[in-house]
Amino acid sequence: MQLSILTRRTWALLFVFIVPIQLVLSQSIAHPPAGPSKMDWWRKARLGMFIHWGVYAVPAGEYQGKPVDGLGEWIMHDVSIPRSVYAGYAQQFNPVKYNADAWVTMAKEAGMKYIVVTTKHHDGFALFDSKASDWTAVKATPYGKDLLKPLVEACRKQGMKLGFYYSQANDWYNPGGAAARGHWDKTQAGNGMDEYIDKVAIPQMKELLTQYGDVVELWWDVPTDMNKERADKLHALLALQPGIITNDRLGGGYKGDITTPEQYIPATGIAGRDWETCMTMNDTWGFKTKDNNWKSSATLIRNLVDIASKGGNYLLNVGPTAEGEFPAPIIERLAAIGRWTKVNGESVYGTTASPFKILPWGRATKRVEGAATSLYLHVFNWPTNGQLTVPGLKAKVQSVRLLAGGAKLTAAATAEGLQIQVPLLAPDEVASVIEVKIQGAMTIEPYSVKQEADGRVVLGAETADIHNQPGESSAMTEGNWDNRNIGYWTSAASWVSWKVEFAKAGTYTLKAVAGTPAEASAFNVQIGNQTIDATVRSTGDYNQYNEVVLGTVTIDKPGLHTVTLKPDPAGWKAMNLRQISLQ
Ligand code: FHN
Repeated sequence: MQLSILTRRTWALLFVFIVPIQLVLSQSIAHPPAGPSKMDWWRKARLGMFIHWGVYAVPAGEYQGKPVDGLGEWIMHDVSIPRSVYAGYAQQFNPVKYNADAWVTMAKEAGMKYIVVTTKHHDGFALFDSKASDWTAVKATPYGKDLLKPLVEACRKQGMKLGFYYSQANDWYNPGGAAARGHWDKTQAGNGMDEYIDKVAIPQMKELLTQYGDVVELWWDVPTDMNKERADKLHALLALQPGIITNDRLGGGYKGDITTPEQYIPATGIAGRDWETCMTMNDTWGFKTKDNNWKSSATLIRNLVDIASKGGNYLLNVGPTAEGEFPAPIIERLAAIGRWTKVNGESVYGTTASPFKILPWGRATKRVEGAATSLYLHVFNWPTNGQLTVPGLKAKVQSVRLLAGGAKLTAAATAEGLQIQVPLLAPDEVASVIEVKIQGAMTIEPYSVKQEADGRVVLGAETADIHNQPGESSAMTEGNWDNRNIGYWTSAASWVSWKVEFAKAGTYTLKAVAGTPAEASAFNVQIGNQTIDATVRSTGDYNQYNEVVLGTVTIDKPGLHTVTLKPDPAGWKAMNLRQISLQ
């Protein structure tokens, strides 16, 4: 559970947008609804660019000479900057180095198939020319020109699809707009939200949907004070762009076409919904000079693969500077993603979710064409012994090849699954892709954890079967691809289990790696008819882990055993579990 690392605001948003979504998660990978639709191009796209750009790039995370915590684009709200003072930043917003063509080229070279740009964020500043407000790039900045138009033109020229983010409710500048924690400057109130909707949001939406050509996606955001009546009026405007795709953040009960997990990848995808994880490359959406907490290119590429393997899209953010440039770390990361997608793109674009519940070395996607299936195996942890086992896969294999270089590989059916002979060195340190072409049906047998050569049995979050009560939102896997844990485990009725193939009988020491801010959390581990009652004492935080010895168990004979871990209702407190192990 990541409560401690989330800001209060993010956590509140998480409740609005994300927690209800998680109610529908199941353990197997979720698939979107089938059938031809306006979603076709979007489902194939897999990777898009989010652009957060506006006046907030001027303060860039600093106010009155002091750094301000939190998201760059929230600075006006977070330190209650009066409108008149914030307007001064617009006077310094002069993006003379803005080159929309170069931005689109960078997105294209990275392998991104669409762009979503903040036409107006919560500070109310419009990048576009608007008759409904003077708070725009044209009228409030020395630059004096529409900043959206060049991007629209560059996208059209380069064949890039373009969607618009529009903050429909939060507007801290135009009178009457909402503010998540209420207004801090009496000039914000205007004549209330209804007038704001009628005089600013609706006319601006009309401008956006009629004056800039095709708009592929409408990205609403944060529906503060958005009731049904207000949302109805905004929703009706979508008819101006037939085929437009909308997200789930309008409010007023509208679900939109896509669900938008923010800053995280759902453990198993989202059942019955198209979804798009939006994510920052560092910790902010809008540019902040001092935010250097960049995710590595490897993490971003593996995130893309992870998302594709669960049937979703990755909308990866860039926050340009006030001069109109992408910061260098962003350019480097886009280039690295591009190097990977150039070689391996076919393993994500137009593919569908993995048929495997668990792959201990990475992820998979698939493409079905008639009776033929291409399975794309994304190997994060390349085997050191020249053998890659695809656990439980039984199929008629036609060919196996590496996408990098195209070398053909040999493969054989074994009791464990398909065994592929691979080179000793990984073709790609981040994610090497192997295409397995299959003719006809394939079956995948349930996964069991194997005992390691040194006798250890490691039962991690990734290989666990998670059992929640029907309709209950509780235990789930979370974290990055290489650092997963079971979290959000708030219900004592939720439990986890693993199927384990023991090679050796014997007595094993049982250990857990867990964390909890509670004084203690009690649970038991069962193997056969043995039950170990155990307690994990406070580690101070969910994400602070200790290794704890729980006791010993005896495995009387080799073979398949089930290990279960169940909360003790009398002493259970929410706990994060990284792994249990037997040695
Ligand atoms: O408050 C915004 C935030 O600034 C950013 O725009 C993100 C992107 O999804 N949306 C909101 C938080 O959910």
